[in-house]
Amino acid sequence: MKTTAKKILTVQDLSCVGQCSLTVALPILSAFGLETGVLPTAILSEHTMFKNFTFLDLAQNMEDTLESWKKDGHRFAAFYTGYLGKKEHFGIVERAIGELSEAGAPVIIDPAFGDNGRLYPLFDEEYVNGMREYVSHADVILPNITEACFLAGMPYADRLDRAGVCTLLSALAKGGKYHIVLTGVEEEGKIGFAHYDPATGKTEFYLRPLLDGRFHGTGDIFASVFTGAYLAGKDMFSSAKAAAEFVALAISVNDRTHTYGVQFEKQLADFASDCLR
Ligand code: PXL
Repeated sequence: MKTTAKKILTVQDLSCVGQCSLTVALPILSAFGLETGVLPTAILSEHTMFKNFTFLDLAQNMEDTLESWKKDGHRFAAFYTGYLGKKEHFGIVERAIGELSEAGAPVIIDPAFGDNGRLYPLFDEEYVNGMREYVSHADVILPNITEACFLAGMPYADRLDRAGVCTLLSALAKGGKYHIVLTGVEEEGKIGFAHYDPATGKTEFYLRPLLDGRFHGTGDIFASVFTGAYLAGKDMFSSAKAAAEFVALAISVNDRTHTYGVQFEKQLADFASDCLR
């Protein structure tokens, strides 16, 4: 297997049950041959769709870790951030990116704060405002439609036609110079993404047949595969296409009794090595 031999940093929570965030990102990034440093933002008993989740904030540990890494001279060739958890985390991660970056290291941000028109528990307007400022320096953001609407300050629309998607992307594009990979775009039995390129101002769609079932953590699988494929040298659109295909593959082989995430492990090794070939 060709490896990318890059050391990257991912910043997100550790949900100890529920197959999302770090428990998804780490195996996927490893399968893509990446050495992945981790800056955990919080430890949760399970993700926040479970009723009784606990949340241990790691902001102080993030600060201490950043100081240690600066002293020990660690640097990263890319940054991929997902669910953070508290508005206090934005500034710490911004400093980590500013102080630990190799030249030209891309910043990939999955805003990971809502779905189906609603914010996840724990989040409020202030968090969204913090996220809007935080993503403004990204190279690429990977919002779903809910997150894109909140970030763009537009009302949530359940179903958007292509013109509606383009309007949403134009509004969101005003917030920075980032590429946008908008996930969860649906059209007549199909689902996929829209990629907005800030250099051309153009949007390209990729839609594939919609599969039955809604699963938690698919956004994290998407963002992790996107990151792996992009750092392996694919362009943004091809990386997002690989991510969409892998999410569909993982859903298609998922055991139907497994509902709190998707069993992405079954196909991961073969898929990643095909991508790296
Ligand atoms: O998959 C996104 C995610 C990550 N981390 C936590 C979550 C969620 C979505 O609900 O609750 C803790």
